Amino acid sequence: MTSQLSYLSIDRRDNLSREEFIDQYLKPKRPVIMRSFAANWPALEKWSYDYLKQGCGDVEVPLYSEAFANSDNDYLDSTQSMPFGEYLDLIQAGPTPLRMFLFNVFKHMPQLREDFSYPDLGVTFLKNHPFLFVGGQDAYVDIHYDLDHSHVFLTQMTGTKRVILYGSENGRHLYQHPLTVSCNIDFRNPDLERYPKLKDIHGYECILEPGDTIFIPSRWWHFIEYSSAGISLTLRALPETWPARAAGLASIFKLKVIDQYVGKMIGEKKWYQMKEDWAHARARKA
Ligand SMILES: O=C(O)CCC(=O)C(=O)O
Repeated sequence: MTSQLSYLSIDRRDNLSREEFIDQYLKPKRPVIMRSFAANWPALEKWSYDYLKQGCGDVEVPLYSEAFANSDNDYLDSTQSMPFGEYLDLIQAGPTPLRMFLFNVFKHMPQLREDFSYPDLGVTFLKNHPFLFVGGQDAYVDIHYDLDHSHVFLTQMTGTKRVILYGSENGRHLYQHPLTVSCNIDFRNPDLERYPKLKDIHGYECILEPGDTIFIPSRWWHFIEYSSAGISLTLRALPETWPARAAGLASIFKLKVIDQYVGKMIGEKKWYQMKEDWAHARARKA
């Protein structure tokens, strides 16, 4: 049996000062949608499909089709590749599940770095790691939180996106697979019979429009669905404390070393099933 969940809304703030952001959102770790974050960015006008195609249309880019929860692949593995220009034509032609993930466009078009800036919001931005995310209508990214526990500032440049968030404390109710940052729930149509604990927690939902920036606090779970083809830019920032940063490194080690090693030793499918069973056992006790 499947069913719909209801979601809470996310604060939308047009002019958020540094102090308000720190006190009301960063410190309590609450998500917010900001209009002021990218208000003065030339990128919002300039980064059209044609402009990007002219600048690096020939670059071969990895594409991802399936969700994070995939028993046979490392979730960071791409499924195919294509010249960027061809991919941009494809997403403009109609719906496609193919999306680009963590694309470092600035390696190929360094001039794009002039088109945005890092507002002073009291966080330490990882300035070497801005990433472009591009997807076709109907593409989606399964629910997860960022492996290194960084804060995410995702600005929608073109197109619209549906975002669902859950707080970092909800891992067990989301049937988190041990050693990973993901689970097996499909938020396009969550199966509440298989995952009944989902009914006990509250998620948040919003639609991002061009010019919106959503702040996703460290370790907050996010599911993303492209309601139309679109491009977004993600800036990331370190968690504030050293123990939180160390936990981020430990998380990378758990997923990239231990989880993958065990998967190779006992077989990916069997290991995936064991993690799913383990997640259900933990959820029952939650
Ligand atoms: O917007 C996307 O395609 C994915 C964004 C994401 O998962 C992230 O920034 O961590």
